Amino acid sequence: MNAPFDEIASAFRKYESFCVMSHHRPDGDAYGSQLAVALCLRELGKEVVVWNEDGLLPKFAFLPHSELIHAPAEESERRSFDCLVAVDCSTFLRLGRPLRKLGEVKRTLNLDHHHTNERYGNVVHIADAPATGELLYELFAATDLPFTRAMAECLFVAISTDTGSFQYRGTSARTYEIAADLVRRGADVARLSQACYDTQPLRRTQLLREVLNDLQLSAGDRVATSAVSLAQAAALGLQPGDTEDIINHLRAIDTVQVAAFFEEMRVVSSGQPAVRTSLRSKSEAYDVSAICAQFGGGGHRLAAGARIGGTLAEVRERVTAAIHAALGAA
Ligand SMILES: [Mn+2]
Repeated sequence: MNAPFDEIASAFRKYESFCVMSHHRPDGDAYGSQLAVALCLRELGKEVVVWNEDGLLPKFAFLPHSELIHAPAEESERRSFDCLVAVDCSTFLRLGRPLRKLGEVKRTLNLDHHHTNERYGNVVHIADAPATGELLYELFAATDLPFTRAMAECLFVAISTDTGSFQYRGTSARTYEIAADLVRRGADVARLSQACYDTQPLRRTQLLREVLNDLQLSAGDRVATSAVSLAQAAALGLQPGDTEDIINHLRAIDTVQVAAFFEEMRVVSSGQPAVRTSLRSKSEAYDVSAICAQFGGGGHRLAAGARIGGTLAEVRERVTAAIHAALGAA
């Protein structure tokens, strides 16, 4: 059961202090949703803190009031809030390291669109929508909550980025209606789209060169994989977020049904090597969230991921085998 919008709106009005969080490795939907909620709460005169494990990635500095986003200082005390608002985050633990700085909260709101959401929290609304930004639009439009131009710009970026610029499956007539209304409310399409899609640092293009050099095709060219090692990442000077969407270049190959991208992760205190794995499918017939679930991950049918223990070569081999099995079974 989803909490009705009235219940969410009254929580926004009732409580005084809020912490707005989303998943680590944030994307446009995570940041855009965080900021839209935070700006709404500020309009209501609330005390609002916006935390993300990765702080503000420079790529998203163009978002209105992006300066609100930060990672809590390592040395700071735990901080209590009336309300935690988690947006676009399927599991509580994906909120990441800022949880260590979170003290008591009276209420946790969980607003998301991942069908794998574990429904943590007291007020839960998991929308069947291509972006959390779409759920927030419906909330702001259906209630008497403030809805400013800056909020419209944040929601436009949230929805645009999570729908691949209004192209992915799941983009509905409603999505376009919402986008039209966001433009009416002042979202600058050209400025926001250029910032999202036509602006990147040189190292991103250099990363793409390496990724394409490593491209491997299998299963009759239906599976494409590529990997980036820590050594490559260091040589290129990669920053968090630089590998985002690189996988789309693998998926774009006409014969490919499933694409996989592997990133070696820094060895943490456990001493175990691990690999961040992203999968993309072109067809509902191949549910990559099910493949990722075999490795303790999750996501959507056409876009999913997992952090998997093992070396880059091992994980690449195991996941590729799992993809081949899924293709064979379909
Ligand atoms: Mn999302």
